[in-house]
Amino acid sequence: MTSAMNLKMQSDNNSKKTDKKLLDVLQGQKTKTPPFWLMRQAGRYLPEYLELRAEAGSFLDLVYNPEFAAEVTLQPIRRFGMDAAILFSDILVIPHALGQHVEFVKGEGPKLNPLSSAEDLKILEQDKIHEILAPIYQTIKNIKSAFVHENLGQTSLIGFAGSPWTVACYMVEGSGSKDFAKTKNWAYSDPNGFDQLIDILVQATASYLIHQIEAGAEVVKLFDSWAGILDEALFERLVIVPTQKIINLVKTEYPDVPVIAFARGAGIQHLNYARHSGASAIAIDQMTPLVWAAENIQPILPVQGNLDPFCLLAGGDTLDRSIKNILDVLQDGPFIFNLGHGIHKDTPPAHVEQLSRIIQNY
Ligand code: 1CP
Repeated sequence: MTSAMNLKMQSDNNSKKTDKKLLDVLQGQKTKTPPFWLMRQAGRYLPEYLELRAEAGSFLDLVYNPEFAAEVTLQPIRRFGMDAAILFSDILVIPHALGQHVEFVKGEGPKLNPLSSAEDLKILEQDKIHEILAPIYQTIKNIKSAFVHENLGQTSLIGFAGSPWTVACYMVEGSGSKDFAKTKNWAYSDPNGFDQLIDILVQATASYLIHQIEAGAEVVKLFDSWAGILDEALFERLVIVPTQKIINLVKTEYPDVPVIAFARGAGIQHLNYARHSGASAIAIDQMTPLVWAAENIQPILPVQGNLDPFCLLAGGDTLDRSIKNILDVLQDGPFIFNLGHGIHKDTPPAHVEQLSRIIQNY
């Protein structure tokens, strides 16, 4: 049976509605108004985040502090009533837990001691990761108990990890980059060596997500932010195949936990990604045309997206129109409203309120 038929049958059977809109949509159901949350919804545009961030010390100190990390995860939910909270952490905790040096330099972003050949992979150790990541599992437990105490029974908790290709980009380059030239060069020139790195990341990431689910994550998301710089063959080898392996491993333990997959910049490669990755829903960026996504992706899987973060930053009538346009095109099928990428740090919180109002009154 095709995935499209599968999805249609699920809608026809009207699989059980929960009190959580996000979980309903991820089962293939349509909801009257879409569930919404925003990528990087906990972050620097919120004064209450900046306050805790300053108190915590470094960015990684905040990530590994289960009380503070739970608190910043909940801040946007209390203010704006999103349907989902996303664990406050970062994709680079996996290289950190594997033993690579990772730090976040103020104003510059992440800095890692770069890996440049298969020989360098010897420094990576799988057996200590859960000891290092334990505070993050505790954060998840703290968030779930806050849901109970703060009457947030309709909010879902999303856990996440970076996808192997995107995490490898930072591990090899040692920082952000325009084109991740060193990483691509390694992937082309020494496929066996590079695939060893990808395999290490597949194992660590699957195991990390499984532990997040054990701790209480109800949905998990894989972020492949740099998927869009790969040609068709590398997209298959470094994005689709590793994603498929991770999702298989997660589904072996937790077959009912949905996985949202985000391959930023994937364009029409989204089709193969939706068909073959094993994901439960596809998150699209703002470069993906809406009608194309409605006609091509939504018949296969629920779609999440895709307001341009700069449109949210700008606000005003353009924001109203853009949100309504997205809803008009995608709300006919299973749909989760989100941005096409992370929220901009200068976004006025009032614009997020405006967004929340428009969606809830649609
Ligand atoms: O100063 C600060 O407070 C640090 C800013 C910051 C924040 C708020 C970083 C550094 N990471 C985060 C949190 C974060 N990162 C979340 C939290 C949950 C949420 O609210 O959404 C998530 C999901 C991420 C994921 C992440 N980190 C991605 C994938 C998604 C994306 O935005 O593309 C990537 C690529 C990173 C790496 C990273 N971490 C931080 C920065 C500045 C970067 C990007 C570096 C670059 O530009 O290449």
